[in-house]
Amino acid sequence: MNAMKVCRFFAGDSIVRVGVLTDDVHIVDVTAAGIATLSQVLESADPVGLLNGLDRKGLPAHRISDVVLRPPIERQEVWAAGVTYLRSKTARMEESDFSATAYDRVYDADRPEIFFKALAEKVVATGEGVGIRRDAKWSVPEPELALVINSRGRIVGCTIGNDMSSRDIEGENLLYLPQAKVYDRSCALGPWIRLGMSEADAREWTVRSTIARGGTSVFAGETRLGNIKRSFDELAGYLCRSQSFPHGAVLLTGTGIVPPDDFTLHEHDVVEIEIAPIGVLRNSVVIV
Ligand code: DO4
Ligand code: MG
Repeated sequence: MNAMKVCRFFAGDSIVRVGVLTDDVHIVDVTAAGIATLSQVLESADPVGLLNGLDRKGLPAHRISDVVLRPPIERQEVWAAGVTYLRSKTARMEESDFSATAYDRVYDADRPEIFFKALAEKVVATGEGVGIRRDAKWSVPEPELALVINSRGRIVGCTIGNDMSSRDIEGENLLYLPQAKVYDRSCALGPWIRLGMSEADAREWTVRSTIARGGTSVFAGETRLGNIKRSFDELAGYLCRSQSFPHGAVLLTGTGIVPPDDFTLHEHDVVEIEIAPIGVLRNSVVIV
């Protein structure tokens, strides 16, 4: 198998286990085969080969519906690229007269916008609540492909990310970006990491997002990852310039799905982000 999905999960006790998905229904627990952390896999010279080489007979298997998935991240810092899609640039130019030229310029500049998003321990998993700030009036999800980068700066896999954002705070003044982007439960990742993807393959993939309120759909949007203006290597290369990540990093690649300007998230809304070759990241909204 060239592509493989790996996750972290609880199976009835407090031990975080590492699992390999064998199909859409089952997870094999590879902790018992000596793979106690995802980092062991991500740091290996050949992550897919390492997992393919395990003798899985005799290892515990679980139905995905019987386990509790944890975020597929351990000690990595989470960073995010911005204004990588034309759609993101135009949305942000409309949101703020004050900062419009900054978005316009960064879209065309050699150097991308890259900002710090979250520490690993602050990331939420699929099934957990994502946050909207109680002092924000205009909150949206940002559905994004997330690149998983090891300590050598190599992109070894990808997952789905939600870069939750307070658009009124960001739009008021660019210097408020960290407050618009970084707060409790502002980043969701998961449900698992897909190893062994190529950028050429991923650029053919579609990101789909829906938001449901009281069981009714209130927003649906989609974009192709091929619409990202910059290459994945370019984004990862800028992140790793003059900066080392001893535990690796996760880099969100920007959003190309923007709900209409009169839309804001409410408490209890359910946000789903699907990238079919990876999976579905699903979170309900809580006020923080
Ligand atoms: O500059 C604002 C943030 C942009 C962003 O997060 C995105 O385009 O996804
Ligand atoms: Mg974003």
